[in-house]
Amino acid sequence: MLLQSNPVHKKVPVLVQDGRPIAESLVILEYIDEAWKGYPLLPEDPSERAKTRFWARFTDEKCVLGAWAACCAKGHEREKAIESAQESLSFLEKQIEGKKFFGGETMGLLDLVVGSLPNWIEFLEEHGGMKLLDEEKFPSLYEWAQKFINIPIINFIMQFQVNFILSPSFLIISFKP
Ligand SMILES: N[C@@H](CCC(=O)N[C@@H](CS)C(=O)NCC(=O)O)C(=O)O
Repeated sequence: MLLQSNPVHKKVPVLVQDGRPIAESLVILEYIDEAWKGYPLLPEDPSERAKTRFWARFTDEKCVLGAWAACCAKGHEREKAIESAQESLSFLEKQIEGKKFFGGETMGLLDLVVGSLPNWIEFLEEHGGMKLLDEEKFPSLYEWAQKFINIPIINFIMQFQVNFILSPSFLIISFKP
């Protein structure tokens, strides 16, 4: 089923609607924004939309992968990788400073993208024996994360415990009710 739905990347997530698969999380979020009109995820203003897309891609490419790189790095590369991951997080810290959500007064697309970070980083911190999302270094990001996970729908989803199992060459992620 996955190979049929996403033969190019062979990865989840894939959203299948009316038998039509849509792959890549950022593409899926934009599709949801366009297909369901009740709750806009992107701002109305084109330049704000572009800015949101920029930071969403940045989060995926620099923060998600940067935290992974910091967890895996060894020797003298390790300190550099941690510094680089924290530099990326500091850009997000600036984006959320003084704001309730990345989307402004309500949760938007960027909140959903950045929302994948706290669990992911916590797991990598445990396995990598390092601290990335430091409350003192990133007070606004930390405060936002508390607010985000307490949104009822997000809190409901978080009840499905995410299990990450790390072996020398595989990362297995499973969802347990
Ligand atoms: N750029 C993709 C990344 C998706 C991704 O990395 N999926 C992982 C799980 S979170 C996966 O399916 N990995 C399986 C594999 O690499 O074989 C997206 O944002 O959708």
